Amino acid sequence: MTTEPALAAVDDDAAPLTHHQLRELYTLMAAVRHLDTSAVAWQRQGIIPGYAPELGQEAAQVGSGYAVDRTRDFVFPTYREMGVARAMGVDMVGYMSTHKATWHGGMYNPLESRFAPIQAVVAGSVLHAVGWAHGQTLSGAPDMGVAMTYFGDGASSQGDVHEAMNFAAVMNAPVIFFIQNNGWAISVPTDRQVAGGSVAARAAGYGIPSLQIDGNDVVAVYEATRSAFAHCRAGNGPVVIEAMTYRRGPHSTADDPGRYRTLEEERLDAGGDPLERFKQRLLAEGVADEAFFAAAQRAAEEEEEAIRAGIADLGPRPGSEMFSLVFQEPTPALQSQATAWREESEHV
Ligand SMILES: Cc1ncc(C[n+]2csc(CCOP(=O)(O)OP(=O)(O)O)c2C)c(N)n1
Ligand SMILES: [Mg+2]
Repeated sequence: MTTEPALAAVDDDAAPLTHHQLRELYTLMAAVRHLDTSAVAWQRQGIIPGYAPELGQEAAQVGSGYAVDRTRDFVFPTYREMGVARAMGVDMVGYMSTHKATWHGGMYNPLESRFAPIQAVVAGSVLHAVGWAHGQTLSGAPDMGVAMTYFGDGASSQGDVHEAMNFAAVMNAPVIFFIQNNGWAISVPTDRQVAGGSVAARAAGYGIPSLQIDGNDVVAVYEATRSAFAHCRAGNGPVVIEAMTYRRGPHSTADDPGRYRTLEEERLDAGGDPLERFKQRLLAEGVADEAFFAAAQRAAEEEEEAIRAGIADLGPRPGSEMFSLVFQEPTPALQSQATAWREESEHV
């Protein structure tokens, strides 16, 4: 017989979110919603070649990103975590430059922002996070940082995730496995690839405590993530959080969801919109009024205009830079490719 591992109760005295913080969460979600839907339009206008929207996942992303301590933690995202980046204060022109394919993994500074380069290899970020977290343990630093890795329901079927969870549990690594279960891995629904009922259920097999939460409730997401950070920071090892949400739009700007789900299914399965739901709660609790929501929308629009102008202004980087920063010490194969490229493009 096994018992479910429990999250250590180290966060009991954490204060509830203040009204100011609740309004800040809404402002962030509104900014993310507007930037996200605008980025799809940018792609249609030829400003960026491609984008992976996160429509409907704003609560999961902003709520979790808001719990990060940017002085010591480190986040390892996939290709869909624009909302986490925004909540963590990453420079958004730098972040969006990734989708313009301007330079290696975007032009923001990962070390300063504590947000690793965008990862398109499904489950790749999970391995990096566990490695970084184990490094924290080995460093013996008194103010240990915690890694948080994002991945999807689809990624959870990759062998890498299982190896990462096993290693993290054996090594007691301070890492949060944050799954956004958005119901889909491109055209494959969760029930056709996640065995065992849920991703969170798998954690028990590794002795890792898990939380399956309403990923469309920003406060629930924040509180769960904050508890997970406290658990890891106190030396109790990894935590799995599965935030249940829904991908309301296409997988990417290259995808047509009409090929595998109807609009009617989409509408019914998506449930309530996390942004509207949070707005109604703030109104009902007297935390914010209509003037506040209008101002948040105006701020989001101004922010998007500035980011769009910044992206449009980004010129190309020198082609030779594609060979730099690939390895600490370039391999002979890379050096010969760089030489061949220079001869062909610069006729030297
Ligand atoms: C190793 C690897 N295999 C396959 C792909 C192609 N691919 C890109 S996204 C994706 C689905 C991922 O689904 P999920 O993990 O649920 O994340 P979501 O896109 O829903 O956020 C696949 C199969 C890839 N990028 N990397
Ligand atoms: Mg998914």
